[in-house]
Amino acid sequence: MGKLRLIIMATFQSVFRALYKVSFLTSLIHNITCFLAGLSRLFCGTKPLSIYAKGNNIPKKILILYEYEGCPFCRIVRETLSLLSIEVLIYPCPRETFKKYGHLQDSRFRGEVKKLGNKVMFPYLVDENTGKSFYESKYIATYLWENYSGGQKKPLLYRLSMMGPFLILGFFIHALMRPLPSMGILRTPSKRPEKLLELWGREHHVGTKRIREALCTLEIPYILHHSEVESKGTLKDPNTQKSFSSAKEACSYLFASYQDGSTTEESLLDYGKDDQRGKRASKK
Ligand SMILES: N[C@@H](CCC(=O)N[C@@H](CS)C(=O)NCC(=O)O)C(=O)O
Repeated sequence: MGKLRLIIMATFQSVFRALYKVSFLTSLIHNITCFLAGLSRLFCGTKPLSIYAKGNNIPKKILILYEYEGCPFCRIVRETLSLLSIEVLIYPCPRETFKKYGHLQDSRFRGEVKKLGNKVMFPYLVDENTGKSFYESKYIATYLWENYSGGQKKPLLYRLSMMGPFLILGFFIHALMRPLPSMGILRTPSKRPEKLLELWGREHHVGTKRIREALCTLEIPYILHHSEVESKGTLKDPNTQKSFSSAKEACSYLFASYQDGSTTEESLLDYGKDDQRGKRASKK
């Protein structure tokens, strides 16, 4: 990552860290930053394609996605799933550190991806319906359209959002707007719930996004429903029979019930530090 870009991002990170401590501003800042992050991706996937009426090919067995919220490539896949209204089982794999790409030590699910595909890289999709599993966001998105869109055309905004300049702009603005480690970027040690939690919503819906971020940093696996059966941003926990429709309450509940240690707090200035050291060391 360019040094200037890192400095800008780390500055935003420090400013937001300070601002979120002002409690009466918290909800407002969450709303504004989630909105701007969504806008930078043209709200792709927020409005579903009306495919069910035309009998699209709904996967019989639920698709499985290893991903994390702070990863821009994973977002492309979630946007596509949301657009196609496909439910998915999410195994959140937040980073353990900014310092090293593909680092794996204490992570709950990163090791599974390494075993399945031989690399610690995200997103990683497993489709038990076809026996296929693979990396590479664009390849996964194409696969989803080919197999589960019922032959519908890709909407204009979706096609635009997948073009180079929009991808770069979206990646950067999103990273500026949601820069804190607990926003689904770095892991927070947690107790693993016995049963899968369930979340209803769409990509770029503010409440859904905030809950996804909390589930991600806590490495809590869940079923993500892209459907209107429950209102957007509804979280259900079958372990305690609790249900929430407010993001603030859902996030407080998740941290109070499952957090089991402190979030890895690092500055974005640490990004890639150990990778570079590694490279320098190997050059000697
Ligand atoms: N070309 C790949 C790039 C995937 C990628 O680089 N993912 C990053 C996250 S954004 C990753 O897995 N980093 C390793 C890590 O998080 O430790 C794609 O489009 O899926």
